[in-house]
Amino acid sequence: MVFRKLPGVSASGMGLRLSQKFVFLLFLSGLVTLCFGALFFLPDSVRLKRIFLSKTESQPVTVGSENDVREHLKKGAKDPEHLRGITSAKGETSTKLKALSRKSSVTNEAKTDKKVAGGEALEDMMLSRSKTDSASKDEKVTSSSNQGANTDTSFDYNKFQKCLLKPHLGIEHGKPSDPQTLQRREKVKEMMKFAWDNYKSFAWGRNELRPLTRNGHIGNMFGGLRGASIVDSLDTLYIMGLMDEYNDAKEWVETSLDLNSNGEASLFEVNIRYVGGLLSAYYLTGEEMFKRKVMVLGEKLLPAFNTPTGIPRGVINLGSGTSWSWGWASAGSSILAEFGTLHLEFVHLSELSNNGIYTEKVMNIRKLLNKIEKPHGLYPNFLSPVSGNWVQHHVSIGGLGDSFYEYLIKSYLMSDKTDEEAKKMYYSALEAIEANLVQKSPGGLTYMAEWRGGILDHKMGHLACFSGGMVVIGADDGAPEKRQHYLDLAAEITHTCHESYSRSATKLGPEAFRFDGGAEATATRLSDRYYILRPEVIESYMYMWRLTHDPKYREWGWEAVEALEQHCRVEAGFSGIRDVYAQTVSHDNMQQSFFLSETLKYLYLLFSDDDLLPLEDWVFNTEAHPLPVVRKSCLQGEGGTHDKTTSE
Ligand code: DMJ
Repeated sequence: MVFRKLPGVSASGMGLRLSQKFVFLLFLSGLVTLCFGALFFLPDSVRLKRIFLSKTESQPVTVGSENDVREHLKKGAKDPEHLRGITSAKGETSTKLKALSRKSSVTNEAKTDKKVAGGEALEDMMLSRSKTDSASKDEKVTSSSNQGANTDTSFDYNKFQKCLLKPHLGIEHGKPSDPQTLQRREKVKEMMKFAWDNYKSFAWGRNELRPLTRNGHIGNMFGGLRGASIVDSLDTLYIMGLMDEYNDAKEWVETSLDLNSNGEASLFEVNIRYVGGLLSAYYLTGEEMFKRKVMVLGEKLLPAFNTPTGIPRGVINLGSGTSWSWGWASAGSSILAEFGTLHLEFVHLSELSNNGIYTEKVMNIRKLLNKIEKPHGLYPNFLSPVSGNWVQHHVSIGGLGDSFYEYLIKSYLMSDKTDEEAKKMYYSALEAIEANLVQKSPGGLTYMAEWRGGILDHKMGHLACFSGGMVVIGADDGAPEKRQHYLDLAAEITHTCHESYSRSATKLGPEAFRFDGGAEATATRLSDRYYILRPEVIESYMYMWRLTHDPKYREWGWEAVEALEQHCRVEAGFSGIRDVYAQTVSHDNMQQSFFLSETLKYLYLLFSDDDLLPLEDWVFNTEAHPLPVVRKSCLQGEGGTHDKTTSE
């Protein structure tokens, strides 16, 4: 025995010396600890784990969005440095994380895909069983919800329509008179049809299409909800007049969107895609079914707010209502762009149900944020839902922070410019951003850097490129002497984001670009070079076009269409690419649902007349789902502002 060979140690009892026994015991206890620790890494479904580890409110969750948090954990989630740039902004998890997670998710997804392929019939059976069950189950939830959050659903749709200033589809569905623009718009519509048809053929009912392998992707972002691409596409199909496709989508939502799922979902993602998508489908079409569905779903999100401060945690189990913070978020914190991107949808849930609870929940978040001390007037990205204090001083207009700022100005606009508090918070935040983050590069490009406790990181994420659009939609309502300044700032940021596209080989922009070490709007790290069909740069072109009518924005939009066609279109759909600087592209095999809801919708609007979804009446949520301006006095009174020149 190896212990016996240790020199200078006297033997005792059972042939082992005292120190040998000690070493042996130490080894044994280490082994036991290791085995127990390993339980934490088992999947939730393993029985042993369920016996030993019951879920508690504080158990950190390691489910992730497409950005899969597991990779994060592997890389050392405790290291705040590692968190930099991980969670993609607008609340969506991870930019870098997406890239990092790809490897592991390829393996996992390969497995899932195999399962899907092999078990296609089984899954279809399950889908069709839920198809028969789901409608009636939803009704049950609705009736139980009548005793809960959703008390009155007698929203007057006709009156709502009368309170709009203009017909929502314009005089002629926004058809542009100029033949070249019309031709470009037709091209975008063809892209949508192509993306949709392929999704329908190969991934129907799943969340996204994987266009290279021609199958569906489910992922773990939506807590078992399916059909993300369908719900995200409803309004795009409708405004493009793709009515057969819209009707297929509607029928699927009615018969097969099962809201009785029991998985762990990102509160943010479910809110912006499903709640936002169903709300806008209802407001555009008046189909009661969409309203019923969204009210059921809305109620399922409420338990996420049951925290000591009312700041929701990032992950919620849609079945049990238990919620957690993301496993990778520092010290169990909630993410600014996630809990700060609920306001628009929740206000509409209250409007439709005539139940103030949803508005109360988001106003409570607002109240806390308004009151809390802000370093240099800035809002850091991590906040504890328990203490209500900031957890780290990382500020970003890109990942982790972005859509919080967007929702401040949009809350003001959506309130028919009555929400003075949102207005004040937005312009003060913008002032702080300008004072601390806005920079000019040696080459004269304006950009928004990130801020880490006073130190600037001279990088801008693709996600931060939405800010050109945000600044321009708020230009008119700030101090009058600042109007031109805001227009200039918006134009400069949009120009910089366009540069990040035009400086690449593919004419598509990287996930993040830098302004240090001699770089000017280019990615310097391999891991930042990918493009996943994101909309933010095109989103800013659309708003800049609407508010300035400078033809260059339509030209830039067209450049993007050509690049998407050349590099992202594959035989069975559109795919992201791994390196925008490579002459020969490598595809990531994913047609993101936001490509259908945002990228193609913003392009279509860019080539349409301004009367298609006029900005006086509609505010787009962060997933580009249009939500109407709430005209309280009109809705509560006799109402009626519509000028009757409708196309409906
Ligand atoms: C979308 O889901 C939304 O725009 C979100 O706010 C951020 N990320 C994606 C698109 O890039």
